[in-house]
Amino acid sequence: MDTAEISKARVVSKSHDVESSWDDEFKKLVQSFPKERSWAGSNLYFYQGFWRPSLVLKAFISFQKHFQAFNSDVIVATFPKCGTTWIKALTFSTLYRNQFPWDENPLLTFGPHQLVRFFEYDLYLNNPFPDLRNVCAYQPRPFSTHAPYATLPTSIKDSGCKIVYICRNPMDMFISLWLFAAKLRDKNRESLSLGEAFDKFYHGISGHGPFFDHVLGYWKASEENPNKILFLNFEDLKEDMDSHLKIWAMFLGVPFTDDEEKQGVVEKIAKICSFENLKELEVNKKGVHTSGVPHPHFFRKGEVGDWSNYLTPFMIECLEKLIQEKLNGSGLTFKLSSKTSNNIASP
Ligand code: PAP
Repeated sequence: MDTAEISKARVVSKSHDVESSWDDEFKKLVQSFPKERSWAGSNLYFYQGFWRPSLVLKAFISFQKHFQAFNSDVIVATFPKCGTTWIKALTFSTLYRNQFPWDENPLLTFGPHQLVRFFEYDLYLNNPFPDLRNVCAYQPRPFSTHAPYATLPTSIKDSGCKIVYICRNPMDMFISLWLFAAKLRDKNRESLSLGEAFDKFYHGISGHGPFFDHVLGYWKASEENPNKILFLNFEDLKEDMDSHLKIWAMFLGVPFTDDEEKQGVVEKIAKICSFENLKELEVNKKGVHTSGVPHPHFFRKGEVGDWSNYLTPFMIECLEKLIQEKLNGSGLTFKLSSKTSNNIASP
């Protein structure tokens, strides 16, 4: 199959143009939503319990209203900066590994975001009724979203489609988002200071936040329905990719065969999707995603524990307390560094 067919993504819009393009009816609806400034300087609107970036508010509503899931669909769900790019690459390479010759993996010519496309940042961004029949050259259809579990379209929740969710410790996620937002901010606007961003994050204000509500929504849903939702952690993947990939492939209904394991297919997938490999690919060094984000912005360090280079002792103390309070009784644990002693578990 011609890989050029895989993605027909175009660069469509920038957040600052979006609100002026809203029709009067939508503007009126949005007037009733609480509003805040996003970290990159555009607006966030509080809708159905979460802060939605203005860029994707309308697209999200179209997606929620109109998307019809197939039982076979695979959906990658994440909170921003928790490993979206990585699990798109891993899901794609695992699902379709027998549908292309190994040295022609489309990841070598297309970015992960072009292969597993966002509902709200891409497919529905400028079209309330996108044609999703040929969204990907391969079957089953892969999609991705930052939408919280509670607000997913009913057809996703009620159908047999599978959801893979990746979570990351909030300290690394916070730093990753802060640095990312600074890159996206208009050049003539001053970047948000670390303290200002921290204050917003602490109060749950960031695109698709509150972070803890997002994570716990998927965590609880995965506990209730483990055959439908696979809940992964960024830090666990860093520590032991191979055993997680095997669980992942099994969950997706494409388990690795003994032969594949002997041939090192699991390790090959891990390697092609590694930060070091993806970051150096020409396709990820240039170009702009449909949402307006330059592809290189999705690759920074990809490490666990980088927060310790940025957060003040006061911020660390506040976040540790917040994590304990939010995870209380949930059974969820965050690994804050690659050393296992530095973990925060729920009591
Ligand atoms: P998104 O949610 O906006 O799509 P997402 O991919 O989750 O972005 O976030 C990018 C983060 O994942 C970056 O983290 P950092 O700022 O702490 O470095 C990026 O470096 C990291 N990342 C991207 N690709 C990989 C990968 N293959 N392995 C590990 N981390 C990765």
